[in-house]
Amino acid sequence: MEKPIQVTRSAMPDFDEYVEEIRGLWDSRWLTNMGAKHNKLESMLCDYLRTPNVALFANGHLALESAIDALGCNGEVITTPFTFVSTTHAIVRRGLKPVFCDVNKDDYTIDVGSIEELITERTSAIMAVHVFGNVCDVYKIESLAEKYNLKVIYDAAHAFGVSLNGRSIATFGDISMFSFHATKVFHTIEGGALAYAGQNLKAKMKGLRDFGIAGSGSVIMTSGNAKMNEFQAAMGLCNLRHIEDEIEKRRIVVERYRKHLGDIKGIRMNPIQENVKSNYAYFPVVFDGYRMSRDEVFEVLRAESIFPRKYFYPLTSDLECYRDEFDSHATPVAKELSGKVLTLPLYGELELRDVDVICDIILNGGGR
Ligand code: T4K
Repeated sequence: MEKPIQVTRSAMPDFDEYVEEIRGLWDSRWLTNMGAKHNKLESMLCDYLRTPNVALFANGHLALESAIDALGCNGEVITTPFTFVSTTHAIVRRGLKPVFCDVNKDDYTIDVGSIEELITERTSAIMAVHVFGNVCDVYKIESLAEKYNLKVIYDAAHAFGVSLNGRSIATFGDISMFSFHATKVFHTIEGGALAYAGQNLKAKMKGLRDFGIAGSGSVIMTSGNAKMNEFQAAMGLCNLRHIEDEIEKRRIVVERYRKHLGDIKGIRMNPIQENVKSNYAYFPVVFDGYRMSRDEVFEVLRAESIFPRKYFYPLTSDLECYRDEFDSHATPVAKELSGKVLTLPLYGELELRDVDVICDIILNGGGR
């Protein structure tokens, strides 16, 4: 490749559009602390995500930690290790214990059939991940949560704009966290949000982002600073105008990958889930019985300046900071998956002819 191809490339509005969006900040000098753009973006995201409440955060990780605080979780949280390390860190950093549940072989989300055996009297919540934008079995999780009186937090970092049976993914569980990092389908450079229904959480959500401040001279809780600033919100306002276009372009790229790789023995595609409107966030491929291993495909592509990523390898339970505490063999499906999965480049601006080259290298490269 003349130009290296990375796993993703941030979507950007036209330069002039962003400049126009931030111009007023030079007059107002109101740059952060829940300014006008922040508030406008919150309200537009309530509409887009079809949820009654959205709280913006400086990034997705702080939003996830804040979701745990907002719901008062304690003790143990059932979650999965096939995810970005943020999910596990959020639980541990809030002083709770992650209890790892295995994932489904076909869609990589939490195996709901294995949750019940992990519930103890210390379990307070389930933190499930809509990994790669694939939707968890939200109905089964809801019924388990009701039966055992558990909170449900979705790490929906990858699932912005996804819906199930016409219902926005943001409306399942107690709280859903979306990441608006530069690498995401919709981004605010860095950023994130919590979507939630419970009106009782509203005051807490403000405090959790802003030192627990409730009003002048009144601090009602111990908390840090996780506010989104006006430049981030301005990027969000611009990108939200183009979100449908971005998702459509990604859909076309994914179609092209499927056309080339869909029927190849030993290569498993990301599933097309029934009744799910996808956002085409990632394109993970599983090499299982293919003539090259995942690592060989990775190297062959790398030699051509194409940089897919091994999302998510290692499992979070196998990372240096956790592996002495957890046995990743307890989640065998996730363990096997993490050794075989490769996330191929995907972004709206990716040229179809580059997809053709990537697939050609996978199908015909490797010197065999
Ligand atoms: N939960 C889940 C399931 C998540 O996946 C994430 C984040 C979170 C929680 C936490 O949300 P945030 O606090 O991040 O909002 C990236 C992202 O940094 C991270 O946001 C994301 N998940 C994770 C899956 O991927 P890296 O270390 O792989 O990123 P990096 O810097 O290697 O970038 C990957 C590629 O993206 C680059 O090769 C080129 C492109 N890129 C990157 C940046 C930084 C751009 O085009 N523009 C950019 O500004 O973690």
